[in-house]
Amino acid sequence: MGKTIIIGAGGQIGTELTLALRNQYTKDQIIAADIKDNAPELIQDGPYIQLDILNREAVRSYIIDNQIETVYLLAALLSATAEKNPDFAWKLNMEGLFTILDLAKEGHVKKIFWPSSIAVFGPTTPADNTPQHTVMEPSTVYGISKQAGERWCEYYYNKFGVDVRSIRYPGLISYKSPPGGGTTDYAVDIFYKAKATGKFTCFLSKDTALPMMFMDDAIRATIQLMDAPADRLRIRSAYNLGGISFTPEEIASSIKKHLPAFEITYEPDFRQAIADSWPNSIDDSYAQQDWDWKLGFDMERMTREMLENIH
Ligand code: NAD
Ligand code: AKB
Repeated sequence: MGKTIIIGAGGQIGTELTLALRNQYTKDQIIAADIKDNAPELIQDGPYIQLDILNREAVRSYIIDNQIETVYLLAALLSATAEKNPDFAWKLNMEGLFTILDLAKEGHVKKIFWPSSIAVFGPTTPADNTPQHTVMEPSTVYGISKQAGERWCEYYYNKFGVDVRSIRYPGLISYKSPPGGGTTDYAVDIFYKAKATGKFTCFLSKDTALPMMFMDDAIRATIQLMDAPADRLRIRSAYNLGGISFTPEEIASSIKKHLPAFEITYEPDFRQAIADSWPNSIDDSYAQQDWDWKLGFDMERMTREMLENIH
């Protein structure tokens, strides 16, 4: 395997993806890149470069000069942050993607991973067991950018043969690196507050069901999709990935089994409208059929893992 770069390696997914890829290949092959001055501590044992994905020429030179074959492009503004700065969110989420797609079109890059999200769906989408192909009318700037990104990925695959692969991640839950400004962040924060204070005020209402997934499963899915033979992949926009579906009340009950004194209260804010526009649960049968996807962590196993590892 040639060299791989992870752009946005300093974030919630990037940190754990860098760790996992460095375990699978040799450390020197996996280059972490981010706009931050320094790599997070967890990934300081391998190559790191400070890179702004919006600096098209710098990104092009680095990738061409270093003969990078695979790019994981993770840099983006997430749903809640994007609503506060829609112009910049659109710029960041789209321009970086075109820079990488064009490098692949010109033959410099062989394979791309670019993540999409359940945010591509909107209020008119069937909310339960949302199918792969369905109505998609996202109502957030983040969702619009992800849906447009998916369309461009499929276009570059069909027109220019670019090997780009993508997953519509649900909300991701992890303890190694904090989340970066999404609507599903409450499902991480709740564990930290439960351990620290025994109390949590949730910014979503108690019965808001959303699809979520433990990070280990998301990383495994990502690597599995990237390793899958190209001729098995029917989807070149982005694959649905289901995970576990739960409400704040349900995750609080799961935590209470371990910490009986834990208390949750609810103060919904602007993120409630975003969550209300997203599906409750996702059908990921295409991922199961095309690259043998199987979920590993249910709610009980994820709760135990989070509570044991947060100190
Ligand atoms: P994050 O916010 O934790 O990390 C993003 C990283 O990108 C940060 O380290 C940030 O410093 C970096 N970055 C920002 N601007 C940059 C720039 N101009 N140049 C280079 N780096 C820059 O986000 P995440 O949760 O790790 O998400 C990664 C990707 O996965 C995003 O595209 C996101 O939309 C997608 N996604 C995430 C989730 C989730 O629950 N975490 C769910 C669905 C999709
Ligand atoms: C967010 O809440 O913005 C992300 C996502 C589901 O894309 N976690």
